[in-house]
Amino acid sequence: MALSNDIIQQLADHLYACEANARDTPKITDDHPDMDWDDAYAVQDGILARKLKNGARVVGYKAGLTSHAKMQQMGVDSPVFGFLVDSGSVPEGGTVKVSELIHPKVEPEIAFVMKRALKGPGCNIADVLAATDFVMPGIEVIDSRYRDFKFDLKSVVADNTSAARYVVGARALRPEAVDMRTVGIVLEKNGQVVALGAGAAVLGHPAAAMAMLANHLGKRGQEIPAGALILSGGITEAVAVQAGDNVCLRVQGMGSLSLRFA
Ligand code: 0L1
Ligand code: MG
Repeated sequence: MALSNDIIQQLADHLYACEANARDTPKITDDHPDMDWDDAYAVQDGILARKLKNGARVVGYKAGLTSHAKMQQMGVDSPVFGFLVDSGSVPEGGTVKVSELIHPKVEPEIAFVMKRALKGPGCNIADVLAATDFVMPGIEVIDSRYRDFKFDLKSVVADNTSAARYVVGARALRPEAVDMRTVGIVLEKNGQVVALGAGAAVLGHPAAAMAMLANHLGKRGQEIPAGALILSGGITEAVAVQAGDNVCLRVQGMGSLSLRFA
């Protein structure tokens, strides 16, 4: 690790406060250009520790920057991983308060719920499918704490990969009941189609992102636990939203899911 524990705790305090107060910040590598991957995940762990201390509960994980569209949008070339807490969950058809966020965007995703634990290294798509209980549509609301969504990969990892809110639901299917590569999605904002795609946009298969997550956690001595909810990554570019917007995600054979911004 390149940074001292004191600096890591200061950075976790800073990003935690930015999220709590809906305040943006320049990316943290501007002041800490030597920050390495372990430091970045240690800052993310520090944010999680602060949330747990304040009563949140971990419900699962997320993979981010998993589609070529997103990687291109953000000028980066590899996925990142973060955690999901219960306080970020929004009910189906529920409302997200824009005043609690900085500059929210939505992403259409396939969500997985695990029936048994999955631990890397060496996990592949077949291992993921065998360990999955069901899959369903999900909308992730991301909200980078970095000014104008300008960051590098290490800064975004430290910022828990821009995680903010999420909704999952509509129709849950067994993983063998759907070809997640060819499943089509349509994202609408205020009744207009704003993005469309197919599951294969996520690393060829959304379960590939799950395998990468399990392998990443395995390197850190962790696993995806049974019962965990995982957002496998945006299928399209993220779409900016503001107060008054209604977002609807339609997933082929899996129904639709909506969210309102106020
Ligand atoms: O879930 C995601 O793909 C977001 C990853 C972080 C980058 C961003 O804020 O767009
Ligand atoms: Mg996402």
